[in-house]
Amino acid sequence: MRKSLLVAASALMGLVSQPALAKDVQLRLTAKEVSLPVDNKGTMQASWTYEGQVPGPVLRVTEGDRVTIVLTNDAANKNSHSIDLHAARVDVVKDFEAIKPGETKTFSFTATYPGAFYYHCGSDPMYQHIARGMFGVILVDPKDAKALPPADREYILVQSEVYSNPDDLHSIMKSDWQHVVFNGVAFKYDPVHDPASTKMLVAKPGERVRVYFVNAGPNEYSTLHPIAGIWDAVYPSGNPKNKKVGMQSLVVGPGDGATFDLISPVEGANVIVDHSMSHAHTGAMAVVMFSNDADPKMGRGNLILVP
Ligand SMILES: [Cu+2]
Repeated sequence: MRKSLLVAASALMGLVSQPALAKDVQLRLTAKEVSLPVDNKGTMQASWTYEGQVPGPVLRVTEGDRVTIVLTNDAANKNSHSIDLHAARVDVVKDFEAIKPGETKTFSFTATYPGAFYYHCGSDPMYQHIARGMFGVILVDPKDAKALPPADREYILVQSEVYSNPDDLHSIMKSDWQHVVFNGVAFKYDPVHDPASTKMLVAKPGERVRVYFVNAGPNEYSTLHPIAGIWDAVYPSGNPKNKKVGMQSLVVGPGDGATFDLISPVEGANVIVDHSMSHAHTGAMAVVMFSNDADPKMGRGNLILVP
């Protein structure tokens, strides 16, 4: 399904000598109101989503691409929805406006800056649409393929808060959340702290693991740290020019994103956490298991976002 979102028509606009030719890329997304689990026990919540999943599909383009977004608000939905992409420079009124159920809207932008960017619904009240799960990541890969050292594996982590009743707008405004989570589910990749979890992120020792991280919020800051590891490199907003090295953590505020590279010299586990303890111990922990027999499919292709 994710592949079908990337209906890419190439237009040979660039010069042959450029490292990557700019393309015209059309990305289609449908807003869907569905019920999804928020923990490993299967506690369900009415969720507002892109394509029925939290986070939404990973959108991926290359710096310089001309990107056309086609957003449909499913006719079965009850609410207006929209899309605001932090990778775009456009008109907030015309392009990020909300559309009613059954409507479709189209707008275009040029992806001028490389990075790991947040996208989310901006329909009123925006904090409720975010709290219900309407967010995702758009990666803009640098046009110079050598701008970053090549990654052996890539993973997407999106942090957000889960509210027990997102219809209670006051509870969201007070930040009275129940869980802080990665990729929509408390302890989704952490069988150590939640025996009901069945998943982990994996890699081999010595591999460069690149984590594209976005903090969807809507309210809480994140201090992203790999327990028993050190970030080899950190790139605020995911821009290769923003390189920091040997970092124990980076604070990523709500609505922000960064790219983190992790290399383990040994077999064993690291745990990526929001080091704010109330966030970690309500769900914002993800195990990265380094082993020499790590599944070669993980962290590659569609499995950069582990479902
Ligand atoms: Cu929405």
